[in-house]
Amino acid sequence: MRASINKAHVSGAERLVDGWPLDRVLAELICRALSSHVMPDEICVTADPVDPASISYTKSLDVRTIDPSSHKEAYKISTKILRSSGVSAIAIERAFRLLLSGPSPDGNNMRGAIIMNALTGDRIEPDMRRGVRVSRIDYTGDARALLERGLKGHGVYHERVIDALAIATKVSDRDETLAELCWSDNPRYTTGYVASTASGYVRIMHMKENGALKGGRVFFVDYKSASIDQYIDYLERQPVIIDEIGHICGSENIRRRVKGIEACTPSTDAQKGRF
Ligand code: WAQ
Ligand code: MG
Repeated sequence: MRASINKAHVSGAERLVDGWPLDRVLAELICRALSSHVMPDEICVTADPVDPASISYTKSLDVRTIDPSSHKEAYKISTKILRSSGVSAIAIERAFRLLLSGPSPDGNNMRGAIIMNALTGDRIEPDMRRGVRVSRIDYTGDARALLERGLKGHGVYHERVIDALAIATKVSDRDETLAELCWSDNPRYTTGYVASTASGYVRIMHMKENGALKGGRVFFVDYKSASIDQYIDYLERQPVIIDEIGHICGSENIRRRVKGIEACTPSTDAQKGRF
């Protein structure tokens, strides 16, 4: 689904479903578009078939939440994680500047993501207005339910986390990806994330100022190893289903311990289905 106003991106979402719940899922996507922070003047829902034999299966990234004291500290923490994933200081600075100012050349939000050379900070996506849209990603029903329970149990549930974790997992599964940076274009949703295979999915609160209308995604790639066409084809077209959920931790500052939920342990201790 994609929704826009005056051709500018407002909201989008992707699902991958097995036949029967299609009517329910289509209705959900339209409701999502209608509950955007502004009323779109165009909603486009597309459904197309996927060959079951082409689906690959994966496990979601581990989830952590950091609650920094300020926007400035959020920037520092993000930089540290991105640097340790192999992204250069210049690329990080450029990525932040683009997402703060509106990443499309006209200063609007994009529908998709920026692909950035992690060394030079150059943009590589063929269409800088549209970006690259990660699609054909979803959870099995069991995995989705387990994730929802885990997030709620740790007091970090939001519908956006479910979608964003799916995208981040698909993106990080590719060798070309060193890391991802994201925050929402929704002015009221200020938690963003940095993700990579090494760091997992790190939710970072106060990533942007409350009320800021700009957001987006940057996929930092190792340009040398990237066949950009194959990379984009994977992101847009390869069907991927998450059938296993990684470890989930509560917020690292305001940990709301819930009865029966264990304290956060390193991801190596993660076991399927245990939070
Ligand atoms: N593929 C690539 N880029 C996308 C996609 C996609 N499927 N969906 C959105 N984008 C880009 C696009 O430029 C949007 O403007 C931008 O990302 C933000 O999209 O764990 O809700 O849907 O609490 O506003 C982060 C969740 C939420 C943090 C991110 O993004 C957390 C979010 P939004
Ligand atoms: Mg969205």
